[in-house]
Amino acid sequence: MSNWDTFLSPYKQAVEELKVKLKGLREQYQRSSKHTPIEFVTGRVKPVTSILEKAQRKSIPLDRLSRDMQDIAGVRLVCQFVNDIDTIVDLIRSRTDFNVMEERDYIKKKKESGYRSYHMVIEYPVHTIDGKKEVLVEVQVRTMAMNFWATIEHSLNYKYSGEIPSDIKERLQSAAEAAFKLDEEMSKIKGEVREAQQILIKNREENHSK
Ligand code: 0O2
Repeated sequence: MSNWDTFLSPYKQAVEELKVKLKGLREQYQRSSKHTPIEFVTGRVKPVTSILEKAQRKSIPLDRLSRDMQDIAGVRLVCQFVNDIDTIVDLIRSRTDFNVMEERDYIKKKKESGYRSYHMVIEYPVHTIDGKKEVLVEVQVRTMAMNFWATIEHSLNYKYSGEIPSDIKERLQSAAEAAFKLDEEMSKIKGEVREAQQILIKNREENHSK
């Protein structure tokens, strides 16, 4: 690749635009005092070293990166409850400013590592000075518990260069189940949690108006 900055520029733009749009949705929910299915939004463009490592691992020729590597651009939506994931997925499917190309449900079918998340690959149009360019963006939707697990596992993978010792792997698998149980338990007491959140919001509003 002769110029990575030029190649990655539309991906950077796509991530920035999507973060603004998705954070905007969160704000709309908050303003309406409804429960927001989006707790926070993050985004990143894959570093060049990670692109090269993945291209080599998956035998992707560099001239096919834009079609065959779907997560060069990534945005992540993190929510409180498992059923918020369905709400977010429906919201994304209903958008007319991009197309959903693929969906991978790693919640119904978790990965061998224990990883859970809902992945969607979208085709997002970026308007550049040379015209419209469609880029693929991977959207990951997960709960805070799934995110906690994935963040820790990701850093261990980095520490052990992808070769996590088998005892730690097993402990991570059982930690993933514990995180999932926590999600199930929180869903069960959701009514109580939401009521508490409404009281907090109301108190905050009253204090502000004083
Ligand atoms: P980063 O730092 O987030 O960019 P593969 O990349 O081989 O796992 P595939 O089919 O290319 O698989 O894409 P998939 O399954 O959608 O996964 C891509 C991304 O999902 C990963 O990107 C991670 O962000 C996340 N992911 C998938 N599996 C796991 C897992 O077992 N543990 C954790 N912590 N995250 C996972 P990158 O490039 O690995 O990392």
